[in-house]
Amino acid sequence: MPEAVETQTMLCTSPVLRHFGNVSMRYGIQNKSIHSIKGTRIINGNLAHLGPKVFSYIEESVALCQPDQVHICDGSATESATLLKLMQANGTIKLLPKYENCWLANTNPSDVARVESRTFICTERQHDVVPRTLRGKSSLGNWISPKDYNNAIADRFPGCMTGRTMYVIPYSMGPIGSPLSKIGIELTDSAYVVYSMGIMTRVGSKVLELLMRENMEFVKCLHSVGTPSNGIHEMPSWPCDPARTIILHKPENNEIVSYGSGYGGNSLLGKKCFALRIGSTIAQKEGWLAEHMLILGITDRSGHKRYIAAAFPSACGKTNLAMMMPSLPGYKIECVGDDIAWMKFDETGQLRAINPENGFFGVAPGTSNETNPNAMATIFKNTIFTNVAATSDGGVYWEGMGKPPKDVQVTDWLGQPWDKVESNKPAAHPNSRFCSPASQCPTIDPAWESSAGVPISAILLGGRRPEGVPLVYQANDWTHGVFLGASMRSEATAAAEHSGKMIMHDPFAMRPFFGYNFGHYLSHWLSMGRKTTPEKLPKIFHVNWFRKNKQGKFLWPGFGDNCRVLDWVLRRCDNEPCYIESPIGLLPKKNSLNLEGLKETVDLDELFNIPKEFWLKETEAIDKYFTEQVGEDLPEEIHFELKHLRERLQLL
Ligand code: OXD
Ligand code: MN
Repeated sequence: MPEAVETQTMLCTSPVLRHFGNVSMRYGIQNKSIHSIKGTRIINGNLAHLGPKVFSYIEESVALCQPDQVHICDGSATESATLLKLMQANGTIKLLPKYENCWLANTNPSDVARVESRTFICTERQHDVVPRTLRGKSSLGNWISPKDYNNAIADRFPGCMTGRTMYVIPYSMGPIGSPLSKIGIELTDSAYVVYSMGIMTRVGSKVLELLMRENMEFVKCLHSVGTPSNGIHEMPSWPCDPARTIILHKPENNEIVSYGSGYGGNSLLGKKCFALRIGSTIAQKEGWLAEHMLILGITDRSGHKRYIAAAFPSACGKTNLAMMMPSLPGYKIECVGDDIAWMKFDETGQLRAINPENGFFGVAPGTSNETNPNAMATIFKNTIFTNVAATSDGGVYWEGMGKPPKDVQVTDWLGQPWDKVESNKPAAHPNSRFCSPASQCPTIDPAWESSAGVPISAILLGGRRPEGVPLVYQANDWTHGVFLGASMRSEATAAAEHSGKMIMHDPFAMRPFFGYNFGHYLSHWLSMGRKTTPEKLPKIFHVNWFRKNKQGKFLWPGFGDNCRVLDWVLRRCDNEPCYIESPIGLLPKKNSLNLEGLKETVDLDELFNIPKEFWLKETEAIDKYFTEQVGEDLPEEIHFELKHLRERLQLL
């Protein structure tokens, strides 16, 4: 197209255009085509459709990363097919012929999880990220100075995309155009990231149109899988640079920069990096909440539907709860989201939530027809599996999936033959994943893409607590609820670098995801409680499906029976007096939990017992945590909640 070439030449060489930065002039040529940027060829898409801010961002990043070519993603089926072919040719993915359009990726074994120790937030003042404590340094908030931030980029990014394609992914977190949604542009050199972002977010030309039309702000996300300093990729099918991996966030500029890892939690920048870390900082400024919460819709026997949001640390069964098949007859549970909620009070004072994601990036091990039949019905089409085991009949396998079919050989995630009896290591990596479109879930909620969001009646907080913590209790009020969130603890998970059986503090299940000072986050939550009337505030509950008896057996069956707990929660939302007071909060009154048709007998006394010794120790642990980790930034209200809890426990 001669005209296009002309336009491009003019843009790249005209000193006038360069001098003015050329917003309006570039706008003026928006219906023409631009086929190169900084001398780099655009192999898909048209830069003239991007708007000036996106244009400059790409221009700067091309100059820094020096890719061989640029591909602007349109989110089309043709584009997906091209990416799949490319990844197959590079050995990054293999077809799983047993299913429909399913693929298996195996990562470099050194690139299998989020790298929390290399994840940083950059601000001028450290205190905006890290709470100030008297003793030692708080480990809440990993701060990096602007100087070190710049140096980290300068050490890694110049020329990092040479020989590669830079993909430009325009994406929306949340339904495109919803007032609750936000837009991101991810620049990456990984086709795996592009394909996965196409599942996890809403990608494509519609987003660009919106950006251009409304001249909207967007979150800048730069990602490269990197190259080790010796230039050698151990595993060419999964390039990465684990020794220099770094994930940086700069809230002031709405900017994310990630280097060295292709693993989803570090590379699909819309998810934890944007929707939670940067999201929480935007939410604080704008007066809403960006939380690590699932959202589900529950319809009771009378047809009354409500929505609940729930925060659990990784590996507590969030996806299972979000997709639960209720065991109580007449109840229906529908899924809005399984990981992240963005919530805002509307003009009537009702808290409303959207799921900013478009897919599920779920942990595969433990997912089965028994634990989560709806996930099983979701994930065997249009899915990319990562680090699960493969079967000789073209399928996948993982621990807790049930038995592999007879006469089928299993190859573990490292590519070695695997045998259930003889191999003494897992077939699938404990943090192996499926990445599937949310729309495929048989119980996806009809309102899951509602642009106004769904009204939230209750907020659940929880953890994996083998001891001392009852099945459910209600916070006395919003402030007490915020205290419960601040005091959340859980057995450690496989999603992070370290795993083990320690009871870790994980306030609001956000410990790895705070974008700013946790003490200020608590103040923000407290201020949210003043945004509406007490009657309109969602009620807050703490749940624990994982309490065990002395013999180490779970006291509660969990899964579909958790709906019995949700039923009690809803009745409390209706102000039914089905509770008794206790030192830790409101417990179900005797016989108020609906146990109709429960298949096993449950020792309710043990399940709801509040051992004084245990709770006194718990308050000590919370106190120590608050002192050592939050220090002077702990809001006074939270301090008082702890004091009052201790006083109430003395009465036991
Ligand atoms: C996740 C996590 O991957 O919480 O969702 O770690
Ligand atoms: Mn999560």
